[in-house]
Amino acid sequence: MFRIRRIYDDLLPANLAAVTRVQEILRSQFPSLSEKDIAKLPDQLRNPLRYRFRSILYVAEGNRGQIEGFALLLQEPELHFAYLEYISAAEKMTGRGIGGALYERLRMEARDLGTLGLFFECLPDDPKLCRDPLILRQNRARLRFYEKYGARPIVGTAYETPVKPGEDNPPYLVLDDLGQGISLPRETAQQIVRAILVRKYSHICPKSYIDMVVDSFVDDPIRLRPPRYQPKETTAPARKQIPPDRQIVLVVNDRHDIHHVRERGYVEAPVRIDSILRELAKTALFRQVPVRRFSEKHIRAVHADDFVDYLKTVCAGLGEEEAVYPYVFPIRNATRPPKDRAVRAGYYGIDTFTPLTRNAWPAAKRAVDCALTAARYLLEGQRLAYALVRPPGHHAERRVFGGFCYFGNAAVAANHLSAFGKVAVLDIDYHHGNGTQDIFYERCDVLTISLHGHPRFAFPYFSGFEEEKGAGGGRGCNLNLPLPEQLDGAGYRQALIRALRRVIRFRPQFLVVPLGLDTATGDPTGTWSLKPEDFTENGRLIGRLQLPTLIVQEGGYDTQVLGVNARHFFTGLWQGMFESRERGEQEPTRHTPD
Ligand code: Q9C
Ligand code: ZN
Repeated sequence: MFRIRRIYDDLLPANLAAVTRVQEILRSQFPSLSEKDIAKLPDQLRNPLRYRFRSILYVAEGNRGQIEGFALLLQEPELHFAYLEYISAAEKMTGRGIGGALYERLRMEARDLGTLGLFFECLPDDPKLCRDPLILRQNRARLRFYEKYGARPIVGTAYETPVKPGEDNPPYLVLDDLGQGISLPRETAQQIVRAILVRKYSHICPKSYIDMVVDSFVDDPIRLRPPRYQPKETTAPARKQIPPDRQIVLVVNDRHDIHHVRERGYVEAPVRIDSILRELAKTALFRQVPVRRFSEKHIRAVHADDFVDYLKTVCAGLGEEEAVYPYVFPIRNATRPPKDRAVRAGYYGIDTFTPLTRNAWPAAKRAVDCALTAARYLLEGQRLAYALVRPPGHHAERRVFGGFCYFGNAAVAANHLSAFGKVAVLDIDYHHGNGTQDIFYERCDVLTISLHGHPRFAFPYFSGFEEEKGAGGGRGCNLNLPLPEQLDGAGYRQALIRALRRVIRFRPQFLVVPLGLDTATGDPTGTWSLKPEDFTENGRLIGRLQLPTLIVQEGGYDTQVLGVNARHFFTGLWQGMFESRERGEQEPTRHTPD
């Protein structure tokens, strides 16, 4: 089996390997291509604005990541057409449906991009133009294949005039209108043909040839050849279903419910997960995957050993019904940790409501595994992954638990990703992400941003102020946006846009979003009034960054609306990431990491 995956750049190891392999295939299957043209492929992907055409690369990938075929689609953003430059199975990989799967994906892409149609060259199936009977047979098979999609040669033009006089086998220009039933005016067709010829042939043919071919487009609208292989015209509309690489990978903590604090008012309850899952199931956006196990090393990379050891031993030593709550806080003498385990809770805890229990450890460990599993999918080229976890994590500092949190799920994942490129963490929980801030405070390879209720009235009360900007090498890489007690969606959006501008300026390779839905109207821990539509819009704005994005669940406690708001957020996020903007609307300025 193989899967079709879009390659956005050559920055991830998995993508670099794919691009390199595509270059190898180009070299072997298209011997007339110059080394210079092959070498510029990575730059075409990274810096689309440098070229008149935007390059879109798809690969067919086998189980072990081996490339079995690829296609390179060019999008012309001004004339609104797509041009299929290459589609090829790797050596000895033909006849396995790879070409068909790639082609269907390209049609979908071309349609999503709002193009008039997909143009490409195809060798002729007319014996007058192709003398070799063997090649003629191949050409016929190819044109028959494309005809199934309604793609047929444009007729009544001089396009098939050989560039070198007398040459055999000159290609047709084929048009697939993607089932849209568009009839193409002569003038538009002429502009498109000129753009194609200039790109393809300007190095081997004179301007007079291009002018001659362009002028030969006289029919208005242009005409396609009547179907030759199908009994009647069967125009397959571009398939409308979400392909796997555009799905949001969903990793749910399958052991979250062992962590159930029955204390009155403890709103961080198992039902939160059910509320969210029930609503996500109404969309087709998600693909749930199993949780992978990771070693404790990942946790110890961001949390102090003594802190991790303490949680582990205390939790393991408690009975099923027991709980340890911090009750004294030895803040005046941090060098003398109290001996007694229960007393020591106040040495590592920041509040009096987050308990240590027997199951807190295994549940929290599993939540970290979920965040890491989701992060791994980003490293494998997935664009969106969601760790739906509890307990939450963003209040857990390097050596502190509290605020319902034990380990910094998002921080562990962000740290893991940071080995592969810069990471921006954008915390949109109602409460300050003090844990993530603390963990990365002296680092500038991970930017931490938090939008939250001002600490003068909101938990955690002692951090989240504007003047906390990072320290040492991390100075300038922490941004707090404390916000007023009363805030609606529009007010929130203003701050979010500021945060997004900071992210863009940072040019990260990954985005991690600790997602709190406690910003919603009626949340028992918050004071704001965001509505479902606000979550859609916030998601859309974040998606438009078009960065590989890991979302990690944090707060949100009104289980009546929790799921609805999650569904709205992810719908917007998906649209922002994958839906092309209205024509005329500006592409975002793309910054590629150095
Ligand atoms: N019974 C997160 O959203 N509020 N934590 C005080 C006291 C605590 C929020 C409740 C808010 C903690 C992950
Ligand atoms: Zn919160």
